[in-house]
Amino acid sequence: MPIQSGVLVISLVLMAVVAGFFISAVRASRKPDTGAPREAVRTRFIYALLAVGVIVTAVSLRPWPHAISAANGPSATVNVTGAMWYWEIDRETVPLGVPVIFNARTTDVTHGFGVMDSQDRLLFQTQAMPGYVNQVEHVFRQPGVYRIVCMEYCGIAHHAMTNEFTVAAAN
Ligand SMILES: [Cu+2]
Repeated sequence: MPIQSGVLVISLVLMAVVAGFFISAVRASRKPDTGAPREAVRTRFIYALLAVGVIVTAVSLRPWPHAISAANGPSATVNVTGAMWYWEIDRETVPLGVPVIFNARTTDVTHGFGVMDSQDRLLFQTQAMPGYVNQVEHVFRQPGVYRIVCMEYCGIAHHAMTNEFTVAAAN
């Protein structure tokens, strides 16, 4: 299942759970309050919910921000530098099927380093910010020509700020 549909299904299920709580809360509010024992159950339930929330958040946020995992195994590094209004790239060919680490820099203003596949779908992006080197890692699964675009409006020729590189099997 593609990750987006997975996320959609999970979101819908969780929304249904939340809706269920609202419905039961509205129903409960119609009954007369029976007093202290209910209160204790409610308090325990809230703390349990809080604990589950903290655990789920901690576990699910572990892989972020994007870990640079290329330290073990073959990888490639590409340096890209944005400037008004072009992208400079230090290699024309990037290997297929291995982690490729892009170091995004800028010499002037903030640019958005975005990479599009041959069908003009955005694969990944990061900002190129003055004074920083932003890293983004990607494993290319399809050989071909990929296009670099600018994702952050940066002036009159922003739209023309493109470049290309080729992904091919490493020899
Ligand atoms: Cu730009």
